[in-house]
Amino acid sequence: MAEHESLEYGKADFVLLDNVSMEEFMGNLKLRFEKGRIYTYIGEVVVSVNPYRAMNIYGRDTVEQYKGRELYERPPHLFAIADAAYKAMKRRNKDTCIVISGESGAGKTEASKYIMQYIAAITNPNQRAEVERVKNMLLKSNCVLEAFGNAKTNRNDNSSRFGKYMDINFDFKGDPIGGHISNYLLEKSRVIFQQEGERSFHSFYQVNVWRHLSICFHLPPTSLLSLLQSSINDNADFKAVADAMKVIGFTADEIQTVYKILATILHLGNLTFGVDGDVTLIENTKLVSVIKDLLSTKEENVEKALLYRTVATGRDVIEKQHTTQEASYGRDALAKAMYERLFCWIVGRINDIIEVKNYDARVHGKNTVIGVLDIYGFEIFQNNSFEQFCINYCNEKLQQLFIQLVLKQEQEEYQREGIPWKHIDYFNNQIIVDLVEQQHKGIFSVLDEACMNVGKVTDEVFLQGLNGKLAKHAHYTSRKLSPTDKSLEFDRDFRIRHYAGDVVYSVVGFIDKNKDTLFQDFKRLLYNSSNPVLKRMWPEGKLSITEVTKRPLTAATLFKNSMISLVENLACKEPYYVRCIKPNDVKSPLLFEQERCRHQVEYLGLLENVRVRRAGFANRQTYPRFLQRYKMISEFTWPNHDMPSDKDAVKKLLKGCGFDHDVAYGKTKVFIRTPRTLFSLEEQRAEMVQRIVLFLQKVWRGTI
Ligand code: AOV
Ligand code: MG
Repeated sequence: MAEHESLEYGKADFVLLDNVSMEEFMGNLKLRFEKGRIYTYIGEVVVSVNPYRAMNIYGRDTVEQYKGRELYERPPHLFAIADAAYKAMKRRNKDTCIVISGESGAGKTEASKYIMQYIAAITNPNQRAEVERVKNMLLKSNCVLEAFGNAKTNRNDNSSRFGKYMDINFDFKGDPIGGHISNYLLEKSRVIFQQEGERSFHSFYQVNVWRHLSICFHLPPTSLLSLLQSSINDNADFKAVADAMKVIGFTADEIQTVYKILATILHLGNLTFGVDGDVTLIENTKLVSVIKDLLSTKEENVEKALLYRTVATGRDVIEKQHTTQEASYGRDALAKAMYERLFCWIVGRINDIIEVKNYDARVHGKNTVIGVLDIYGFEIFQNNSFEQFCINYCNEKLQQLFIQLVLKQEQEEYQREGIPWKHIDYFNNQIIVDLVEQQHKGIFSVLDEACMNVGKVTDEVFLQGLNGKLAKHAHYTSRKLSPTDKSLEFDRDFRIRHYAGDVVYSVVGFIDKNKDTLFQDFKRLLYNSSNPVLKRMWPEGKLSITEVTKRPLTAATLFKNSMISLVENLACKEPYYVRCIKPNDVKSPLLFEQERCRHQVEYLGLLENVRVRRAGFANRQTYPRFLQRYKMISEFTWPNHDMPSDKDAVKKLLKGCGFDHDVAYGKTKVFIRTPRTLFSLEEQRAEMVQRIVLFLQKVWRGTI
């Protein structure tokens, strides 16, 4: 429990509230926000409220205040959580992860950056060059990934449009020696369409405002590019990104190719099709000539890929001309696919460069990991489609993990161990997770099934499938099932009751986005480029049409699988949580919208978290393990005990030290209520170890 803070700032840990009620919780949260205290604990969980203003609390001096300190010694801060995860990793050899959650605009990405900055600041005291290099890369990679993966939405000017999980690997000294980034489903549809008031990915504006590049790539001003809506100046950012790419180790050719791809996509957006008799043609052929230069290929190849599709019918291979509609569809699919592939390629290149090299665990001991998860937050837009559906499902998965690790397992363990415990109720969102991902009955399964249909594959067929299978589900409804419901305006709408609120999705585009088709002709076009960097991005273009046999996995299945493995990966690490709250919708540093915040506190399950924590125990260890670590601090147990069981020995030890009142004895484990008791035990142990060392030194020197 945090000390060193006057009560005028409210309670630094919600566990200390006089009454655990929503009213008191909100009162404390608001008071602290208004006093500029944006962080508050629930035990080891940090609750963070987005300040929407620059705070002077992340500098070197603050880092020093938190470095190596215990959680309760300083006012609540992200740094304290980062330090706790770091200590667990270093002292106990544990792989840890920091899971940052909260809705769009709540402050997750900023938090993840501060956490990484902190870890960078406290490591490598000996200034080893290789470690400095790795740290620098890890930090710079953020800047590059944000440029390519973030965009302005109506919820957040710098919204993450991809999920990111970064592992940082440490050597036995606790210094970073490498890392690995996993990226999840980029919202690539943004490349060709943005809702009113939103923008495409930052990178497009950046490349286009750099005059040298825009001249070189024949790009018109942003306002004449149909793929870009606004024209905010991104000049400064662009320089930073270009520098970061260089520092990370992208070659000049690679960087140039990245720009060329961005320019190609922008030109594709301006390309239009027309008809002459029954021939489909490209209306602005000049653009084709620009594109062929950018892609290092031939003009006729570009033209052919855009206007024709090669199809295999039995043994014959024929070329089928597109209608203008098909050609436009192909062009958009190409633009989206090129961007997505570029993004994944960038992540892959960064991974190649930052991966742990030359580390021999037999020589250096285990290399441990801290993972930082910063994913797109729960979002509700005017128009919600497949992407919002995936993003919100992802948030359901993370909430489920939180429930599993913080609310459920904890209570189950007390019961199993026979510790007196009154069950604390909470809303378990597993039912919504199942609604989406369950085999056969879940929404993803219904969607995949609809995509496999041989006859008619339409969004409506998918919606019928949903209505058929989920008519009775408490968290699903649609216009057809609830015709009088005002929130379901159109026939194409269905609604999910998510843990964080109701979201109406439009079924339009689900099938298409799930199938995610890109004609093989485009893959071949890009593979046959004489630009080796581009060629490497499209290895599957090597296959001719008759060799392509396997149906690729759908977007939904890929996403579901990646979420399941992400959760498995997180679940086997020691988790630390940051729960972010967005205080208002207008990005104001002053406004604390009571109702909005209360809603978030409610759905994040924070009150239940306080209750479980308050009634619970900070630490638990099996009796043998506890004894092994602390037996030296008691005359009853050092060097050995003569009690009938380890449990009795632990009891005697703790009683002797005066900690009996702060612990409970389970069947196989001892439970310690407050962290302070654990710290005292640790201090006594350290003192004892010191004494033993001195004693042994004297023995060796023969002075005893
Ligand atoms: P998100 O990651 O949670 O949303 P961000 O971390 O991008 O949200 O935060 C949104 C904006 O809030 C930032 O661009 C800052 O202007 C401001 N902000 C957040 N945290 C802080 C802080 N600690 N200090 C100062 N300003 C802050 V999303 O990626 O949309 O789910 O998808
Ligand atoms: Mg973000």
